[in-house]
Amino acid sequence: SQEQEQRRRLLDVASRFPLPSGRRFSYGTAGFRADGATMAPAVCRAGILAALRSVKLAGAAVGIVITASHNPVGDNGVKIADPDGGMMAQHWEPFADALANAPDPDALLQLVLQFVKDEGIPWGGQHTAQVLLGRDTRPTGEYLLNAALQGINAIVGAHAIDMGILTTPQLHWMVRSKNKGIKASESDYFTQLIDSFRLFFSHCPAALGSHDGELLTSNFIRRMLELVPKDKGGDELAKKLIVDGANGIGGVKLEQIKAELSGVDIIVRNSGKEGEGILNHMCGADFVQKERVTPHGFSPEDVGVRCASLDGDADRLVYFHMSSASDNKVDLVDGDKILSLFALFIREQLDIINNNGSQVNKSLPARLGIVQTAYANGASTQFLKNLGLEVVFTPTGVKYLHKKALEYDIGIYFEANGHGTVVFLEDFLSQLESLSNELSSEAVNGSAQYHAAMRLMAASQLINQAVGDALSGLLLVEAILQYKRWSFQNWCELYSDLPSRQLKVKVIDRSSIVTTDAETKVSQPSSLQELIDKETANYTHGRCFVRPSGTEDVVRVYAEASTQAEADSLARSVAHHVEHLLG
Ligand code: G16
Repeated sequence: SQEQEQRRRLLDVASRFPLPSGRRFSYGTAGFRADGATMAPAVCRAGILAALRSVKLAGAAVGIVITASHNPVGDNGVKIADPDGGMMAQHWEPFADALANAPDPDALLQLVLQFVKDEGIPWGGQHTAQVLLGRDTRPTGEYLLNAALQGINAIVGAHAIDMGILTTPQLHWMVRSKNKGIKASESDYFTQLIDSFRLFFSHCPAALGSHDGELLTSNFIRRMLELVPKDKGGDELAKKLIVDGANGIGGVKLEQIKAELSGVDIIVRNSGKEGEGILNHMCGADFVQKERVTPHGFSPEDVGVRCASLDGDADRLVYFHMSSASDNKVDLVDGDKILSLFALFIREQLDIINNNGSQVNKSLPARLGIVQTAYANGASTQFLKNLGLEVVFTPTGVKYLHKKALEYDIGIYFEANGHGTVVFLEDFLSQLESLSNELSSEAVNGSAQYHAAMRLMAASQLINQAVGDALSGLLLVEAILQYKRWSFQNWCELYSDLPSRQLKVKVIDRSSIVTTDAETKVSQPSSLQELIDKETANYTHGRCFVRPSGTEDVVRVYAEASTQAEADSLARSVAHHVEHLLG
């Protein structure tokens, strides 16, 4: 019978990928991650899991990406995307853990049988499932993709579709699109980026033949601009942009579309081509954000040019500027500042739509929410709050931020590491669309209100609604900078970051640290928080927290203070306590 066939297949696949004794996997911040050569059992089981998830959701497409993102080239991992393109629902994570750690085929079968019963998943009958797969450029990628395929095929009725070598956000976008009945190939993804980028520009003052910035500048934003230092010359409206592709997949994809992006001249370094360098090694968004130095492949000739850096699977984005030819230090624009730019832009468009005193008396009420984590620089949070914006905090991990952002009409979320996006509620988007339609027919030559609505529409199509996406984020940044006629310097000086330091500490068992209050406080071991508080009290503007990483076997320490030396010293002394207590 089909029931027997199902059992047979599960026992069979589990015996093909046995779990080495003593090996434990844990579903962390972004799925399973470890040395790529050891990942096959976990990846195969993630295949089983993804197929079951699709069966549970009546055959909706689910996604699997084989990647270890910003981690070293030898690592690999697996992330699972839900039908809406977001991360897999968190209440399935304990099952993901249990499945990955099932010690033998029988134990695995029993786990699955119990789980399908508890979750009411159709079993052994007529059902379908589809799983889209993608992988990044890691050498273990193909091998692990094969393990995932075998896991998927172990579920009767499941259909796997290999979408090829992709950025993580591309795969998330494809899953979301497929379930919405929208065309979901890579070329559809590119078309959406290119078309919405063009649409945005066609509603900018320059394209409209108006060089009167004031025309589209609301009172609110005029007040804001007074806070922004005047441009220092530099690269105002410069089209040249150098992108560090981390020797990963993002640079490859950018090369494919850059010729069609008029308005910006993109040069890709660390593009992943043979001989250019190693994935994420001395390059990429994580390296630039943590080390604050230029990535490999940049030279003094690049001083003053606007630069951006992607991570290995192109779901993170930061910007930077080389400050001088004499050292390799950079002025960094991290996720917090990208978030601030997006928030300013969106707030400005809403303001133009709602308060510009236009004859066209139409409004668009919107709840705008900002989501950050404890890693957000304190200066960014203060800046956003000063704008009167609602700022909320979640633990680290896009899965938490994204969910929170969906509570608003427009939710903007970013981690300081450059991982984030803007999500628009469907209801809000249909209101925006009908408003744009009304305005386009009523206004003579298009009112300021109409163009603001169209820019917002274009932004909603440009920015990936499924997950943080470095390519779509980069294009939205470029569009907004050009629209605002802002140089890198204008952007960088929106506010000054408080000096900060991040350290990693190796401990015996990182899970012995338990945190609370969006990771800002340690609840266990209980003495640790007291020690952190005591150290922090010694510094002006001191702030410090520790948390176990969900992607590496370390405890992370973050400290902020009014000088770099103080931030360093606070981080060091707290790291010392962590080592002492848990090392
Ligand atoms: C993943 C998550 C991010 C998180 C990062 C670091 O990023 O998607 O949300 O900020 O890990 O997590 P942790 O501090 O727990 O190691 P990526 O780019 O590696 O997928």
